Amino acid sequence: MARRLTCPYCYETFTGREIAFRCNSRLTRTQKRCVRRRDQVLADRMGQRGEVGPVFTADGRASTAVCPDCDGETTFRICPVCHSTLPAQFGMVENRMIAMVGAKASGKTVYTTVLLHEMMNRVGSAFGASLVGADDATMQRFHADYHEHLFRDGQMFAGTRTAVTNDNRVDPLVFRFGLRRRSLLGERPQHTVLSFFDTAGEDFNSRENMELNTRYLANADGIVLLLDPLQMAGARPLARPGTALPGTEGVDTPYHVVSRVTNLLLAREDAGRRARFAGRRAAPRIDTPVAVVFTKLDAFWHLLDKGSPLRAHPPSGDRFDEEDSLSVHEEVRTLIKDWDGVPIDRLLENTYSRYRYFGISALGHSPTADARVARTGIQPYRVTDPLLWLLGEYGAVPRTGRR
Ligand SMILES: Nc1nc2c(ncn2[C@@H]2O[C@H](COP(=O)(O)OP(=O)(O)OP(=O)(O)O)[C@@H](O)[C@H]2O)c(=O)[nH]1
Ligand SMILES: [Mg+2]
Ligand SMILES: [Zn+2]
Ligand SMILES: [Zn+2]
Repeated sequence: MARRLTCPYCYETFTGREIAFRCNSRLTRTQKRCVRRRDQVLADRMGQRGEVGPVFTADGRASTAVCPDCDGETTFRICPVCHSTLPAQFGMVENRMIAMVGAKASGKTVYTTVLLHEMMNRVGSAFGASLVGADDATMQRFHADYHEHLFRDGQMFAGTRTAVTNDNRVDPLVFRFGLRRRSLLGERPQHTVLSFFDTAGEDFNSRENMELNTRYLANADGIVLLLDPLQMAGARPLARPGTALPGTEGVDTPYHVVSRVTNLLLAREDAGRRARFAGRRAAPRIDTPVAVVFTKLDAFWHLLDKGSPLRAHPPSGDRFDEEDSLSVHEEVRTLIKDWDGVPIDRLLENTYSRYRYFGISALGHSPTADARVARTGIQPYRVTDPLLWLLGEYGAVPRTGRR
């Protein structure tokens, strides 16, 4: 069976051969030109209503095809399901879908923004890595709606729009992650397409809303599960005085969020397993790697021992430090016992074959009472650990230390 590829924009799957093409609508040598029109599929599925060249099918494993109407050659390869233009070399380079999930106000949008900022700047340069938007829409949206809003204007975000009011879709941000890898043949760049989707918290609060996200979650290669200790009954009273506590009305506890995500993934695994081994039943395990990230750690630093790995920045260098990451993992496990997190730990341990705990602070400080970045500025803390761990799991960044 041909390997199935996943579209980084709609998360539907298809084979390389099924990739379609879009005519570039230029005047050709035979003096023909295809007319640009609205593409109804692109409008319905992606909300893009501009005029574009017509779609045609050809063997999508090739990087170019000739339009049957105008004889022009095109390099625009598109997703056969949503008609989005696929990133350069799609199907030839690794493609990793990363889902960012968590309850309302757990910090997903702030985290996504700071994480990508750090990958593009400080950490990116330490790793010799680059991260660039794979398409114009991603570049514009990331710049205007995320980056400038937080880093230039110093403002917190309004709640992310639920998929229900967005024609039942989420709009992922798609990036190309490049890393120079040394090999026997010298240095060569290695590219990975990364697709991030930042969900609205309420889409995880009810079963119906969550179903919208099923395809995105089930087809993700990695899940970043954000849990806010300030939403845990055992941790709220421990937060540093003055920390803005999120409301709890109508917001799921972190344990409920973990359970919902788990049930959804298990339903998928179970269906696949039944198809593969009819009759035999084994306790299902989820093998999607899950980074379980506790956010807003700045509210808890005052409680940690001086020697805690959660008080230090990760060691610098051009590799993901496995040993440091494992000591953070154990430290978080100890911490969440005090936060009533034992059921979370048990659930993860029993159902996931690959999960790791992380503790981060995207801002480094509680924001001000009027929802602005504190006067000290944004001081990110351990934000790239979860992504680097996932990339390490895929073999896309080198690691160091014991495994
Ligand atoms: N103390 C502290 N507070 C944070 C941090 N990051 C986010 N917050 C607070 O959490 C609030 C919610 O953050 P968002 O990133 O908008 O949350 P979200 O998960 O995207 O929320 P929805 O889009 O509604 O699901 C922010 O407005 C801040 O008040 C952090 O690193 N430290
Ligand atoms: Mg949000
Ligand atoms: Zn044409
Ligand atoms: Zn698609």
